[in-house]
Parts: sequence; C-alpha cells; structure tokens
Amino acid sequence: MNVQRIASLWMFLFLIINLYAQKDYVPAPENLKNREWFQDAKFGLFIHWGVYSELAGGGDYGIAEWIMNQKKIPVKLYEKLPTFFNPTQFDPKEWVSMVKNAGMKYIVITSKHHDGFAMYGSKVSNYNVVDRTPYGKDVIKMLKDECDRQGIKLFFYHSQLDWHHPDYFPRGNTGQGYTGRPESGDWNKYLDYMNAQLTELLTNYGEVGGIWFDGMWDKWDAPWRLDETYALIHKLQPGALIGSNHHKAPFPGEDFQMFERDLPGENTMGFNQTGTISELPLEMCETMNGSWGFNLIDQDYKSSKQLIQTMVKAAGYGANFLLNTGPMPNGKIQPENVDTLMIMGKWMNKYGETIYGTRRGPIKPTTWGATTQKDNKVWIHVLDCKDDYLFIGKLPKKIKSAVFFDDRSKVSFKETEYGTILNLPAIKKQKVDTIIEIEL
Ligand code: JFZ
Repeated sequence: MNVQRIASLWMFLFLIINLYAQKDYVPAPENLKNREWFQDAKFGLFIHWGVYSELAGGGDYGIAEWIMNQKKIPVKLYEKLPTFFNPTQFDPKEWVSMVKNAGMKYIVITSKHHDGFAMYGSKVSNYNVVDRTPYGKDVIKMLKDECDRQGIKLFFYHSQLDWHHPDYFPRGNTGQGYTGRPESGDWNKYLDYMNAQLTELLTNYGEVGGIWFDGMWDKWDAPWRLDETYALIHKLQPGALIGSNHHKAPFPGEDFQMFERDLPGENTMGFNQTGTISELPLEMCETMNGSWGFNLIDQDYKSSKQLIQTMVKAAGYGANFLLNTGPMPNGKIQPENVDTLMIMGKWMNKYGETIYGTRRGPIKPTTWGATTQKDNKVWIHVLDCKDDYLFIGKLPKKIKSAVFFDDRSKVSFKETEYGTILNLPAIKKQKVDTIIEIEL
C-alpha cells in the first residue's frame, strides 16, 4: 500500500470513531470549573493495583499488569489469583497521607484493568474484589472515603479492553485464543456491561474526579458507542472529567487530553499518534521505574531529580504530571516509591507556588528548561545550563523585575531585540531547578 492509501485509511477510521463520539457535547458549568481545578492541581498519583500485583511480573522485566496476556494465562487459571488476594496491610489513610505529603492533589486508580477484574464491589459481575477474594472488602470504597476525608479527588482508570468477559467479541489485537473463551459473543452486551459498571462507579462512590479510559486501541474499528458512554457519564456526574488513552487527538465528549510517558506533543515512546496538542486541559502520565503494576525485579528507578524536572517541563506545557506507583499485593506501597514521593513533596512544598495554579509559560519548554505563569508573574525554570549566561528568547512584555526564587536576590538581565539574556552565576544555581521569578 502506498502512503496515500494508508493515510486515507487512517482518515476513514478516524471519521468512523468520531461518528461514535459525543458530537454535540457542551460541558456543564461544573465541568468547566473542574477543568480549571484540574489545571491548577498539576500533580497526581496513578495507582495500578489488581490481582496481577500478586505475580509481581513473574520474574520478567517489563511484565506487570499485562501478565495474563503476555504469559497467555487462560481465564480459568487467572481466576485463581483473586482466591488468594489478601492485602491485609492496605491502609488507605497511609496512602492518602503519602499523596498529600507528596504535594499531589488527586489519585487515579484502576477500577478495572485489562484483566477484567473489578477492584470494587460490583453487582453486575461477581468477578470483583468483594466477592472473589478472602479480603472481601471494597478497596475502592475505602480509598474514596479516605480521599474525601483528606480532600483528595479520586479518578477511576477503567479499561475498555477486557480479557475476561466472554462478550468482548470479536476480540481485538490482544486476549485472543489462550483465554479459553468461546469464539462467540455479543459485543453490545459487553458494552452494556461496561456502561453498567461505570454507572455503579459514578453512583455509589459520591463525587468522583472523572474517568480515565484505556483500551480502545485494542479494537480501533469497533463500534464503541462512545457517544452513549460519554453522555452517560456526563449525565450521572456532569462535573466528572473524561479522558482516554487512545493516543489520538481528543474525541468530542472528552474533557482532557493525555499523553502516555511523553511530554505533550512528543513521541519518544512510539505511542503518541498525533502532533495535536488540544486546548483542553492536558496530562502526562509516567512510571517511577519501567512498570505500571508491581514488578519485583524492575529496579530501573528514575531519580527524584529526573521526575521533578519532567514534572516542571510538563507544567511548562500547562500539563499535569500523573506519576504512577504499583502497590504490592499486601497493600503496601513499594518503599522506594514512598521515598521518591517524599522528596518530591519537599520540593513541591518549597517551590509549589511556581507550579500549582499556573498555566503554560510564554516560552515553550526546551533543552534548558521551561516557563510557567500566573497573572503577571512568569517563572523561568532553568533545569540545565552550564554557562553563566542563558538566552531565553522573547518574552511578551518588558520585565519589571527579576529575582531568584530561592533568596529573592536580583537577577541581572539584558533585553535585546532577539530576546532576553539572564545572568546565572554558578553560586545561585540549584541542583534540580533554578527558578527566576519575573514580573511583567
Ligand atoms: C496502557 C495500558 O495498556 C497499560 O497497562 C497501562 O495501564 C498504561 C497506563 O496504559 O498502556 C498502553 C496502551 C497502549 C499502547 C501502549 C501502552 N499502545 O497501543 O501502543
């Protein structure tokens, strides 16, 4: 096939998908309010927790919540996992306090991942944590109650793809053959089931932050009835924000755009299929090592410096940073992750003013760093500059004052017709982020 044919095929698929999105969606006032809240919040915790956590990647680097598919575990055998899922050390208060101390404002947790196992007490299927595990408690409910107590918003990651449900048929690119499901099924029945579970999540848990979808990419050409699902969510909770990890430009009905393990518009991972950065609120998700769910041998931890710098760059795009942890099967957060979050929290405590409540700055993130702004203040975040002088390009207005954020001492600068040059003496430089506060 030549390039043109491939391009038009994609266009065609894109059109079909759009036909199924919530075409005439007008966000409710509370939705618009929550979008502002979301953009102010900037930092959240992503939690991948399920019965797959018990297998801890099975000794394979790069396997975690995908283990059912990657190791071709049939449904019948995978169903043994819940029978010994018993996170007796799960302490929602500890989790949420950790989140607060990290300076995070919201949590996105897996209500159901691709394995189809519901981490909450569902009535439309007993394949859930209350009915199938010795623990027998609704961990999502426990977490939500604690989030409410501590003022943290909770979002649900919900997988559209399902390797367990028989009616997820015809199958997509994954979950074929090995699962032992019949080679038949009623797709619409599956979608009814998915919508029923979403209804439970949006009815029985109070006000939620929103729904973080994932899995459409498994079956691009399927009639997902997105219009119906999105309208249902917005009807049940008009304020709930919908996002979907489909790696394309947002579809109608979505309230934010997400980027997986890449800064907005970038594509170093090969996931992002669009150069579009929409005007919707943005979010970037990232792992602390290389895994989402708990992986025993993945020691490839990113440093807190690296994570803070990525968060700052995301903020420079106006995007939130959703940082992941994969709790262990006993209900504890990996100690390495607890440490990292504590360090990030200390940084946020000191420098949060330059991140929370800001929007993307006047100068696009680049090799030396990023900029954020609020009202007439602009923060220049210098993440990497070896020299004493830094050329930052053009600001929209003349500078009234410029000081180092740390000690409020004056920054000397020169405005030229090409842009501004800042003087950054070595003694003023910080290890992670040297912040210059500018008033315009
Ligand atoms: C998806 C999930 O599959 C994964 O388990 C995790 O939850 C992450 C946050 O989201 O990751 C994907 C999905 C699709 C592709 C790559 C990663 N893809 O199509 O290339």
